[in-house]
Amino acid sequence: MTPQPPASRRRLRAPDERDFTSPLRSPAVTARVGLWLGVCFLVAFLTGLYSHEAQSAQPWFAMPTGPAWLYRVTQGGHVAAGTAAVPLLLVKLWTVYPKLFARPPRRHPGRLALTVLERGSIAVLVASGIFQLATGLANSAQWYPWGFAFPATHYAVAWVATGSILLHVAVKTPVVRAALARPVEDRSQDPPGLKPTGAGLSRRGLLHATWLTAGVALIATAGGTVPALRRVSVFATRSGRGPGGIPINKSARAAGVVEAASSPDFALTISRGETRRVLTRADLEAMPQTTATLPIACVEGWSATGDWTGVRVRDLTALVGTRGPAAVTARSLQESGPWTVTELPPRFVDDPTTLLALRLAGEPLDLDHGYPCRIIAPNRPGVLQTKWVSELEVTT
Ligand SMILES: Nc1nc2c(c(=O)[nH]1)N[C@H]1C(S)=C(S)[C@@H](COP(=O)(O)O)O[C@H]1N2
Ligand SMILES: [Mo]
Repeated sequence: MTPQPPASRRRLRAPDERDFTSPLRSPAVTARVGLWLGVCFLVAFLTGLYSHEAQSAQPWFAMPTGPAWLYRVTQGGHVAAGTAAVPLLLVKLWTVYPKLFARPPRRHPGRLALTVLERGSIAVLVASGIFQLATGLANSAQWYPWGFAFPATHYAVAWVATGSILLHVAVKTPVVRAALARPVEDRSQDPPGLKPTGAGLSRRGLLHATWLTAGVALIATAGGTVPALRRVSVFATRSGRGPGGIPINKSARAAGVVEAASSPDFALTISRGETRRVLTRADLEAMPQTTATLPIACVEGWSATGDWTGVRVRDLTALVGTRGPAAVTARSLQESGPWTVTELPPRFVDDPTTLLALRLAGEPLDLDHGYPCRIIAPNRPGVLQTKWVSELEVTT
């Protein structure tokens, strides 16, 4: 044992950057992990923007109705990229956190100001990055241990995170370039004081372990969307179970609609200005039926395909004298909650696979899937596939 000085003489001091001597901390590792972390954040940002626009009543580009699986892929990709980013971010932070203990250049006001600015921007970068991954993961598990509105906050902080990443990339490009150009195990540029490379984990080993962990995180989530991965996807909270092979997001009981939705007095109202038609479920069943194979693709990342049968929404709007494409507002029996109303733009109403569905997989809809009738349309976020529909209003 090394003899220790008596406690009274041991000077307490803050750690210094040079106290951290692992040779695994190197720009060679940080740059490689950072590159993939950047790719994950870019994918999450772009797919997130798409999702935000797809949910908006006035998207800034014309939302396409096809391919029907597009939203399923972008949103599955969004959640998968965010999940894979978790181990990458942890490793990256581990490789750089000793820099927190670098002594600021107190005697040079100019350099000190720059250091404060740089650390401030990194604080924003790290905080917003962790915030996005933590809130996104919690949302995909439908866990809301906070008081703010998730979609608006996650969207706003996405811009902060992306801005600070761009700034960071701009500042670090020369270092990253140099680091990527040298072999991972090259130690010629190491600062003095790092331990020699020993029998432990090598830099290459750390990188391989990191890729493996990110890959496992990805596969453990992707089963929410990729059927072949279901059995190994322990993180996929909803996959493939439920009536008609489709998971249930919010049950009729949780939505408070059991009584109204199972009542024999249920009737659907279709309106256009003063014109109004009221149809029972039997009336709807007597109309021409269409079957469409379409996915429910939830913003939480899971998705599942069903064979939906019901009446084309454009046939229903024709009943109140609508000619040509028109926008429709669909309202649910559910009285409160964020997803009780949806706007169907004219392009979606006109699509022959946009249905007011009465059946799933040949069976009458389960009460939890939206009985007596629900909206199902191609390439729409799950949140807009309104269940327990009681009103269709033609708005143009
Ligand atoms: N009225 C109503 N419709 C709703 C919801 C809701 O909470 N209320 N949830 C939506 C969400 S978030 C999704 S992903 C789908 C899920 O449909 P499912 O439960 O039939 O799978 O329904 C959508 N329709
Ligand atoms: Mo959803």
